[in-house]
Amino acid sequence: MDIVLVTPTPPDINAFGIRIISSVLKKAGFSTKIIFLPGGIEYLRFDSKYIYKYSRKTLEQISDLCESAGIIGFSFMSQYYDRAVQITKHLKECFNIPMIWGGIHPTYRPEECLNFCDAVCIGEGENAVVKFAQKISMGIDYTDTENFVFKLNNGIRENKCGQTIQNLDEVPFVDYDIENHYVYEWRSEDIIPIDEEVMKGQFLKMTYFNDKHLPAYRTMTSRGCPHKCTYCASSAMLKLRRRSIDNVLEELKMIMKRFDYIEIISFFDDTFFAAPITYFEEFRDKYKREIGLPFHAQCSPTTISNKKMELLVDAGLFYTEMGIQTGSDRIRKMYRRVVSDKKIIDASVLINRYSKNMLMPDYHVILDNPWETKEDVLDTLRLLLKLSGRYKLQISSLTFYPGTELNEKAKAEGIIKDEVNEVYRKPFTYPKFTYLNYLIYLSGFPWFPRWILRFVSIDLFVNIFHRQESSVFYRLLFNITRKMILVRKGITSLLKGDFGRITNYFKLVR
Ligand code: B12
Repeated sequence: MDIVLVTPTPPDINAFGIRIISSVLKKAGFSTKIIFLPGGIEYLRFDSKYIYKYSRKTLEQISDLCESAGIIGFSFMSQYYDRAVQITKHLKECFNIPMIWGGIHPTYRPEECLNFCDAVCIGEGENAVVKFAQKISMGIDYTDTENFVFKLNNGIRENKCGQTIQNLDEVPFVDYDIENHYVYEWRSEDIIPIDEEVMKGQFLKMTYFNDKHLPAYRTMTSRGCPHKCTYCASSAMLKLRRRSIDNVLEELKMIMKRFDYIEIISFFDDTFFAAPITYFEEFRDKYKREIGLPFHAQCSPTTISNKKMELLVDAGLFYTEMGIQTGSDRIRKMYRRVVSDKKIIDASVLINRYSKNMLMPDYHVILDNPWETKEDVLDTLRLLLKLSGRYKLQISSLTFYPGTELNEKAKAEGIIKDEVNEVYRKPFTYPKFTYLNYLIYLSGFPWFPRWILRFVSIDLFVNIFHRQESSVFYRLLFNITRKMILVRKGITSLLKGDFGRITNYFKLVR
């Protein structure tokens, strides 16, 4: 029996979840097809809603690929809800076979999802999906399958969840067979088969030293996170577990043999730095010897240490990101990120210590928290101005993802009234157009003089210019600044002869 797996993804198609589901199904004797539908927030215009519609032609090409399917599976995050609904509705018109949804969004909103699909897989799906597929192929009742929720004539049936996987080394590697893998090419709106040449273009292009954009392979060495942040959907569900280093390296060697043009590894663990020093000692020795590629990984102010940095930089760490989120103590408590300003500043000092061997780090901040006062936002700006070294910022507008504590709180207080429009479709990378948000945005440009930002963030100016709500003026300023930055980047790339960066940009923006 053929099982077709469909996944809307951000621009790259690493999509660990669906590739692992495909691997376990193949191991159990089923044949699978994967349809990747890349296209992330890069398509967004300022303050537009994140509604993306596939053309009739694309939908028909997807249904053509599902002709031989016995089951169709979907995997997606909340941002891709509309796309999953649109495709599933179309497929339902064509076929009468079980359509199952899994992944982070369906896990937290099974009942809503059952308005469109036949079954929802909650949490880790490796064991559950195999049992489900076996029952379907044997023609026996499948509505008792663990981890699955069904909509039956007499109501919803929610089965209990089986144990989460304790030994991650038992999970087969992600499916990179390519054969029977398809990808959406958004310019032509065609679904094309992935061959070696197409695959080459699908890997994430990451900046390495000298501004070169090189193909990167993403993977995860763990599941779960030591932090339990109230805005994060992964914290609620996952206990931290780690793969053995040998298992991780075996995967990387398999990938490097298969795709010998990979030049960067990106560890996309929630918090890679959470592992103990002994893990990194072993990692450094083996990674250097057996892989030797430069790599990226995320840290946090409470998990970083000089020893870890020393080991990881020696192993090849060339770029890190760190969640700062806010400079307000009060809001940190609300986010359950118990850390002091000092600890965050010390972390930036540590990262800066290795700046000779590394790219400029990215720090993450969250804006637009409805419970924040002007003073809280000012605290964030002032903290950013105290950090050591040069850095860039990744700014998110606080989004109340399903399953998070803040989602519950926002609903209870009437802050979210329409979850589909206010959460799933929220353009989270565009904060409100306010005075303080604009200053925070500017602080993410290392070349922008800090003294100007310090001067314009004195109480007098903030009291005169800052309003809680967006204004047309700051919207214009944000827009003009963004355009200027783009032009600056374009000119720098031209001067360096890096035409790839420019064509990549035009590939992403229509
Ligand atoms: C890797 C990752 C990414 C990667 C790639 C994601 C991808 N789909 O390819 C990148 C960096 C691109 C990414 C981006 C974003 N991410 Co992200 N990301 C993660 C992360 C750290 C791991 C996800 C993962 O692959 N886990 C490992 C796999 C094995 O687990 P899994 O996907 O859950 O799959 C398992 C089960 O869900 C199930 N399953 C999954 N699919 C299916 C399908 C079927 C049919 C079945 C039966 C079962 C099943 O079985 C799988 C194996 O057990 C999670 C946090 C986390 N720990 O979950 C956040 C997370 C998924 N991301 C999140 C978000 C919000 C984003 C962004 C939208 C925004 C942001 N600020 O980061 C951006 C998107 C940007 C864009 N351009 O559009 C949120 C999603 C919340 C939500 N409700 O949607 C999460 C949970 C983190 C958080 N902040 O809460 N992300």
